[in-house]
Amino acid sequence: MSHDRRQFLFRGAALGAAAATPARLARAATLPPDAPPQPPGMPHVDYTPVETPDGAALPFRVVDGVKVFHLIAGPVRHEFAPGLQGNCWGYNGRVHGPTVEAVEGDRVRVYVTNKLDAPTTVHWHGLFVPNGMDGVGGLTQRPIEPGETFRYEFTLRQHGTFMYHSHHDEMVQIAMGLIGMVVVHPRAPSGPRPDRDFCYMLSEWSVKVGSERPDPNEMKDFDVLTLNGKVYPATAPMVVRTGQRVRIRIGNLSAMDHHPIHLHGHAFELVGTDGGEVPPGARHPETTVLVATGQTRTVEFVADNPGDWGMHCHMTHHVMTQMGHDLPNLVGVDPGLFDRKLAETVPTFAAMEGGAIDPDAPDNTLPKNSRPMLGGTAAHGYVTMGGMVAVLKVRDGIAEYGDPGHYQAPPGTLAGPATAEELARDGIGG
Ligand SMILES: [Cu+2]
Repeated sequence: MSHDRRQFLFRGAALGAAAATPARLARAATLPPDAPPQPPGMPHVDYTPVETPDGAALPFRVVDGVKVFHLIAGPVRHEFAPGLQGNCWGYNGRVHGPTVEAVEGDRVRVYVTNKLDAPTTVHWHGLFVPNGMDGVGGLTQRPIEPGETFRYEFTLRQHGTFMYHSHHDEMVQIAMGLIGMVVVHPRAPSGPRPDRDFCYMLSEWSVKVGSERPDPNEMKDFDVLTLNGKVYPATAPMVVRTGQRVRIRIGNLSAMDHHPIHLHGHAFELVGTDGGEVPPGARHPETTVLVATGQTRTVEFVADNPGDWGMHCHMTHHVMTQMGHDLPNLVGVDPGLFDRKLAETVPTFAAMEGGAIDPDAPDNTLPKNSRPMLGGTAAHGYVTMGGMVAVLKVRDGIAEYGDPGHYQAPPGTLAGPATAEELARDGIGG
């Protein structure tokens, strides 16, 4: 299939979319409920700061020994990828909210200002907080009305990977983007320190082609599947040096779906959940970790295999963007007939088939506010994945972590056409 043909079919499909418009593993809290906060001045605790690809850390200041944060809930104009924008809700101008990062034992105070037109709350998912700080609208507090600022304050008695999210009108507010990650580093780490520490929030949206407002009413047919609010190829790569110990924290606050996240080229161990650390004796190797909605999963591995390795949800419809699910089955259809019919209907397709449109030029055949279903161009052509995909780029001897470009496979290590000599040698018939 030619490059042009593939491009054409992808665009055709996009047009179709437009037309179809273990409890026992949990480690107990290491600090008692009444443990005093760290003393004023916050003694230095050395840790590897967490990186949120395409995201940010929430800044804080220390006031009398308390880490003070400020979250501002409000409307956010968010770019899922070039060409695809959403009128979402988020915190501090971001989708998703910035990552709250602290250390076990820290006293934290989080002010939450509501700049939405609707009441909201913030729930601290997985954290052991006093009941009145749990952020469940109606149950543990009254909602934060538009214009109000509430104070949440508690001592972090655990370490691990947690989340925060609205717990008021959840169906709407989580679907609109009011979610973020919480990373708490251990005060006294028990295992080897990671060289790199990444965190991702998994989310799913319904942004029908041509619309800009995510639809919270959608229950099944989500069409924008994101890692930290982005779809591939707009997701930033994780760039690591060969030999580094890498930790990846993954949280899932999708409305309705679980995501089996698969990493290529490596095996990892599950070292933690939002319930706590997995004891070393209970860890086992995996290449896919299922992150159910409402869960976090933390995995670790040594990046010992140079290359460009995909990390993606293994649900095949979650590695596409704005895919149409109401299409007839086109497998086996003569694409020539299909193309001719399409060209009769859509003049720009006829122009493209006639060579008047460069298939690599910015796509002017796509409907307003939409993305091609599938990814982008990489070292060896078109990547037939979009959506919930990021690339782990492992490189020897690098000193900094900017995007190193595409991996160049060493001679003899790249799949390619078999030669006649090879086929004859190994007795492979034509
Ligand atoms: Cu998925």
